[in-house]
Amino acid sequence: MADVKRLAIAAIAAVALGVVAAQAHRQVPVGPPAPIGPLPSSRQLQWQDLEFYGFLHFGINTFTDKEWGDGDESESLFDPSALDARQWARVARDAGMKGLIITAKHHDGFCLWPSRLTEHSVKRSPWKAGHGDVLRELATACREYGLKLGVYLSPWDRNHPDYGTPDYLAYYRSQLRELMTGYGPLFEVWFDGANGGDGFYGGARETRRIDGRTYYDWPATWSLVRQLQPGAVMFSDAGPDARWVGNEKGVAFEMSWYGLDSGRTYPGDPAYARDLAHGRADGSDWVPPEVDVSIRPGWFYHQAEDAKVKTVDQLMTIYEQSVGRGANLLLNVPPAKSGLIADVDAERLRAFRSAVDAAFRVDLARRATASATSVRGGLSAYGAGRVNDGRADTYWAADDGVASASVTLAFPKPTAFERVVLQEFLALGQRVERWTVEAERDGSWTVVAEGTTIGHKRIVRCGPLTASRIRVNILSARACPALATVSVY
Ligand code: FUL
Repeated sequence: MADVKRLAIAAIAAVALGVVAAQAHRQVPVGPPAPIGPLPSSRQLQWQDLEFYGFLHFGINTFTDKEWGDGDESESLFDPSALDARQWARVARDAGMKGLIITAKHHDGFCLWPSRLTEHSVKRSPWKAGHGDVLRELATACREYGLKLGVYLSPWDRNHPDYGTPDYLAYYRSQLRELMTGYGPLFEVWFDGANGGDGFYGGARETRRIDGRTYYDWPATWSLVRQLQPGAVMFSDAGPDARWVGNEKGVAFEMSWYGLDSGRTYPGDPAYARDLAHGRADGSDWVPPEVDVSIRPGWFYHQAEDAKVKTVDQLMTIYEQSVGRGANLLLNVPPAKSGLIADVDAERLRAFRSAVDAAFRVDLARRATASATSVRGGLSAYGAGRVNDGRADTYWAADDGVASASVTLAFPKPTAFERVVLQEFLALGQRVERWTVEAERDGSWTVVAEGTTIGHKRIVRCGPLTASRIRVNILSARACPALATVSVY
């Protein structure tokens, strides 16, 4: 009996040892995947999470019914009867926007804040008897409504006598300094690429051309902004932090890499259109695209366009073709002469928000069970379940050297849906080069969507359809895939 007992104990010990050995084997430390460059800064990651914010084109043009003022407009024209920045902020917040960027100065040179550097500003206008400051009111309203604030300061200034000479650059940078230091933290600074041409220029009324590559000495301006507003993302055609998508139609591209060789270009460089659209997988810097588009045909308010405010369907398409293609959406909503956003725009935005909320109300993936063909080190920390845990800071990752892998979501019962949302874990770089989504219906699998890049977010419209399982196949990647999210709506 004693021998049997000893044998039994030995057997149990052997099994236990085996288990320990197996566990030891599994616990060979496997760190997170190595990042693959270019990589985002934390400033850029936070900015990409914002996804959607508003543009306010407001100024002299609002009162002259123009898109581009010449620079000779009298300050007395600026006279909004009921300006209320809190209404702007309320409309923006109710639309789901996370911030507002305002044209502090457009090409006409008129300043919405009482700049100490020029008389061509609100301080010479009848509004609030010259004591008003639109930037101050907006900054206060944004704080109240939990929105971030950004500024647009047109490099081209058709009012200033020095435009085109080095003296103007000193003026431009001093204005930036006023904006960077006077209104609290800014989330974005917007540098327009439209530059040079005819204008008033302090009475000279002539055509002034500048060399976009050299005139502005952008690196010096960018370092000033970085120093004064370290949290702000700088936008221009060429970055340094975010790039123009190359059109004003509200469309980002299906293949959208965040990499860009930004040292090679400058704001307004006409030769750069292709790279702005698609980026470069192996570009030297992380410069994700921002889609700027107006809710109306023009950027400034024109009463004649009241009937041309984009429809909810158009706005939804824009949303899916910008945010849904990994870009940020900057949607312009111009206040009218009264100083209020017109009812028609405000109403349209509310309806758009309801449509977005309805489309993305319940994430059906949360109910599904996830499995994957490869899990990094076999560790649950990188397990398939990380794609549908409702968290953006966890991710499923495949083993090193595995560039094609699949994650499957099994629903508890056949489930009807319209959209699948994919997100990469961006801190590790943009990795996925090609993917498909398959749906299992009545026991057979069919491809319902396919694409190239994923990035911050990819909204895939593949329904309506009903499936018992879906499978996301990463067909190729620059390094083992790392997906933060697979959602189903
Ligand atoms: C362009 C400008 O010329 C337009 O007036 C507008 O401000 C748009 C956002 O950028 O380059």
